[in-house]
Amino acid sequence: MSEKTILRALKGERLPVPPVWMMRQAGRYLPEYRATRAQAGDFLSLCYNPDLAAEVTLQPIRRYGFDAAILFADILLLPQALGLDLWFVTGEGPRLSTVTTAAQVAALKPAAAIHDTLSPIYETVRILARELPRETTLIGFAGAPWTVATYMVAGRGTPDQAPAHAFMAQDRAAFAALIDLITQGTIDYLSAQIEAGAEVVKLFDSWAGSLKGRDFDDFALEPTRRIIAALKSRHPGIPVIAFPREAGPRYAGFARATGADCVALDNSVSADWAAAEVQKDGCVQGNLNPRLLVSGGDELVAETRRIVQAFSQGPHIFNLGHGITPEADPDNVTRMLEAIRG
Ligand code: 1CP
Repeated sequence: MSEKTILRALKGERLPVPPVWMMRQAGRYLPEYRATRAQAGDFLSLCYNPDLAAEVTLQPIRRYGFDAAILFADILLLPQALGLDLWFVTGEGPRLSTVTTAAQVAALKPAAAIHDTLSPIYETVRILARELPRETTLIGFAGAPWTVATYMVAGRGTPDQAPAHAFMAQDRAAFAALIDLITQGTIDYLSAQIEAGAEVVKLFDSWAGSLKGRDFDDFALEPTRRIIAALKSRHPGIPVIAFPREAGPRYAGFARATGADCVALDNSVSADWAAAEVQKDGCVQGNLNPRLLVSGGDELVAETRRIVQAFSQGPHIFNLGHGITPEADPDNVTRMLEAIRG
């Protein structure tokens, strides 16, 4: 049995057909996901139920035969494990109790305490490591510290991350202490996922685009570098995918600066630019606009082929530029796969 395609691409191999998976591939666009979530009762109960979380992780693999499965969980479980309240408001999104002062940062739980809350997630990983088809790669994940901090400071998703920027401006040392705690917790969380059977881990820095200059260096690049260095020292050879979403020109050099094996690209960067400036340092992942899985048609097929072609001279994992949306048509995913695999 030859090595899994995703692991080969992550080592820098150029493959004739790129391996493929999709961000949010287990999600509300699939009727079988909606049924299992209803069975669980709510989103958080689904995350913390290892049998049902493993089931929804497997659903898109059964339906489409993606080359990777991503653990079903959420980046906001770590703040909960650090002591914040977390709940989801139907139709609106996540809500958390907030951290806006040095004293509140100091009152959070230590990183070592996270396993008390997160151990069901490791059980989900163990089930998946047993049940996935042998050719499918299991990806674990966490939020990158900046993105996680934006939710902890604001208590919810924000369009411009203004509350986190305000905390940073008002007390940079306290904000840096929060980033340090999340960084340590993320190392322990991802390490436990790897011990349970994750073969690759991904860091989602969904809001990296709002950090500029020195702030990008201190709060996107440096925490990512520290997490990757610690994981690779504990688990030699573990591949890491970094997703500094909307980093724009800062995508160039990001893999070299952080030690990431692969950089995931959002759909605001052109595939031709990224092939020249980012792929020269190793594997890239991306970057179809998820909107095309709603609209479909010839544009979906043409754009999918264009991305495959643009990245065909180097290592590439096909993916979306961001998560698939609930309005996407499941048949459009099949059309996308046919355009990739022929
Ligand atoms: O109603 C539902 O069923 C919940 C929708 C949902 C899902 C399917 C949420 C709530 N989280 C998830 C799962 C999830 N989240 C995964 C599972 C694996 C997969 O990809 O299939 C992953 C990797 C995430 C990561 C995540 N959660 C990110 C980073 C990636 C991204 O999309 O930018 C972020 C920012 C979150 C927070 C979050 N969780 C859920 C929502 C709606 C949000 C965004 C909130 C906001 O900013 O307003």
